[in-house]
Amino acid sequence: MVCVCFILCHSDICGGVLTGLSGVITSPDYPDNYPNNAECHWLIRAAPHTHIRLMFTDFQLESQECNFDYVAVLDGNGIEEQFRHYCGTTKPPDITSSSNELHVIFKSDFNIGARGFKAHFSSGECQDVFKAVRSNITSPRYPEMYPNNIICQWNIQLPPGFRIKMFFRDLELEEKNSLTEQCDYDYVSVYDGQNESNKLLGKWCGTEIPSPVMSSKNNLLLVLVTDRDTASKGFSVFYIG
Ligand SMILES: [Ca+2]
Ligand SMILES: [Ca+2]
Repeated sequence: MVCVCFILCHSDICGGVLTGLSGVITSPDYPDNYPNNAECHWLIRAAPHTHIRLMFTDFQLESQECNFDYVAVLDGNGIEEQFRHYCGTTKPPDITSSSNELHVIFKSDFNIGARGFKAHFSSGECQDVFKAVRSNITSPRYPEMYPNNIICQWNIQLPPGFRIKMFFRDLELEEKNSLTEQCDYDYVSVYDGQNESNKLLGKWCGTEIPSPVMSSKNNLLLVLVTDRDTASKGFSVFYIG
């Protein structure tokens, strides 16, 4: 790539090909303001026949008119309608790819920056959306050791009127931090709705099987977060609507 610079040249490295089960994407210099004239292309690639979920957790771009700075998300199958531009402070919705590839593009123009964005993705066995009235969910590679450094999300979305009861059949995660007595390393958590802004119903680690949890409505979110070392067998849960 040839870069022509007149006054200041930004050598920010951004973009790339991401193939992990989960990961994070941020604008250059995040959480400081992104540079002008930035252009980043990420290609997220999951295992064949699996999908990718992309969730923005922070989003602050220049203006509500997307012809200045924007984030664009292109589904891997190239369907034109799936190519959306996002800007300003309107956080993009959670996006699930229709194929095993998702392109994310960030562009800024010649002036006026902002904090930028942070998004995380999960793919393959690290994410799913369940619409069946009952099913099992297990951590990636269960009953083998789960990977380090992952954030996985599983959504259960049943028709209105349903509530969801979830039972833990097995739980083996890294133990609590002995200093804080909290699940600071690896944990599984459950939210009463579609995303983490909903009420937290529980957060667990170690090997003590939690009591069943019950949603108040027809959606439940199960999240697994692991840190950089020490893994274990993971979990197996069963839910019924
Ligand atoms: Ca700008
Ligand atoms: Ca760990």
